Amino acid sequence: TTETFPTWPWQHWATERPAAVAIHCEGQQFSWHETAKRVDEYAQGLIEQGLKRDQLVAVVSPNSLQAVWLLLAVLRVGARFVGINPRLSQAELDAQLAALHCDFVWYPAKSVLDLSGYTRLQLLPPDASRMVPVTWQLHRPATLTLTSGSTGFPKAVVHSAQTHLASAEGLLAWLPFDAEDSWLLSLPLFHISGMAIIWRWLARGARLDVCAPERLDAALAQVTHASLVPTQLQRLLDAAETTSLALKQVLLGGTMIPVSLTQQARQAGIECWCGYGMTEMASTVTAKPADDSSGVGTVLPNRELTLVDGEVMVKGETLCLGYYRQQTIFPIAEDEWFATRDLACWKDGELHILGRADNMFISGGENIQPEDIEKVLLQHPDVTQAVVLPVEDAEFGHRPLALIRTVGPLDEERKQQLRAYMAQQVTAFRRPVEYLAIPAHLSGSGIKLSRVALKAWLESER
Ligand code: 4YB
Repeated sequence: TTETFPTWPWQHWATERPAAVAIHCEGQQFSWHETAKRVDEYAQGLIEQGLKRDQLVAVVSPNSLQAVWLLLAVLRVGARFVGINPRLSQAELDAQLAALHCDFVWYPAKSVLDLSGYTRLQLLPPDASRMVPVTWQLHRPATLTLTSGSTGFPKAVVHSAQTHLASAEGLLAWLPFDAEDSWLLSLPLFHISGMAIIWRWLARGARLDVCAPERLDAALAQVTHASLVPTQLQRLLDAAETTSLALKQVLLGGTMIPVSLTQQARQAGIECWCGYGMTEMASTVTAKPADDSSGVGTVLPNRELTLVDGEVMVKGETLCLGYYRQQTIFPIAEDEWFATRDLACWKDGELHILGRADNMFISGGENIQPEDIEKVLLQHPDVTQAVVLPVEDAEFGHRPLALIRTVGPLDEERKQQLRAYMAQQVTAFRRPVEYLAIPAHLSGSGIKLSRVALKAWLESER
């Protein structure tokens, strides 16, 4: 499937459909011809600043047009791109950049971070026009994507154009996305869900819409496709007049997707797809059009999936080249199967995710899977986010505590209602012993809540 590109995808589309719009960003438009020309110019500009093939460029920025140009230009040079969350603390950022041994960084002019210890690249046209002396190579390491997992310190997952395109092609074999369509860059480039949007756009030669994160709601009105995490879709449905949206498909993923959410979206005229995926597999692995079941569908083309003792194991053409550590790419597994730590089962022909093995704890001799309890909490109309964590208990060893976000304030009356609701829904040992509001500063990068950070906060509070 991925041998269809004999050259850089933007070059391919510049030849095939030079005048078609490739990028749309807040009133500005670029055709494929202009896009290919700019990428070549910026790439030459980067070479003049000393960037060489196989070097690593960290882009510490929210989504922007510049970040997209940088990604494409870095690839064009044969160098490697790593996106970094600009909302990391200075200490986290320093630790990340040091661990990655980045050769260059780029950040927006208005960045408040101190990156003075690093060599800053500029996005500039070249002094003189020359050919960039690197050819298109599908298997060359192209991007690093950080993924935190459950242990805290992120792993840097290496993908090539080949693994990204295999991921894109497999998803698009099922999810209709044509050259006339536009996919909004609605999730961060530093997360695999944002990076995957780029490769679907390149695979189809469609249109990419780019906007600043704070203007997402307005931008959603002008596109046919978007990728969202459930809380983003919830916000959209609560806030926007959805009847005027041109949205054809919304791809959901990253965390448990409440059935009530996709039903509400359908009533508002938005068709959803449910996906299950991970950074190591270049995003989506299983998918389906949303229906009345909480499953995540079946395995997409170019991937393989099997359950071993209830744990999801994956491999295939979309599997990453490995993890990047000590300036070396370490293969992910001996036998090519990646053990996800996700627990799942097959029911009625589709995969159901039960939760992460690392999250499970024992209470009075009973296994508790926090996600089971979270699922029930999220079915309550007032609960928009829920994370259940174990707290130590003299009698039971551990008991569940719920950190939640609610539509109104979490006062005593609402807690009382929740206790009554949970008493009807789950057995006694699964009922949270306490309900606390998720502190605003721990809402994460907008992708998902960090259990590690929430746990640390909880321990500091108690
Ligand atoms: C899930 C889960 C699910 C992941 N139920 N747990 O393009 C996409 O596929 C996309 C579209 C919209 C939003 C997100 C995406 C993603 O890529 C998500 C990929 C992702 O979250 N990668 S990750 O490395 O950050 O985390 C992977 C883990 O996330 C998995 O191992 C699961 O534990 C969890 N997860 N989808 C329940 N539908």
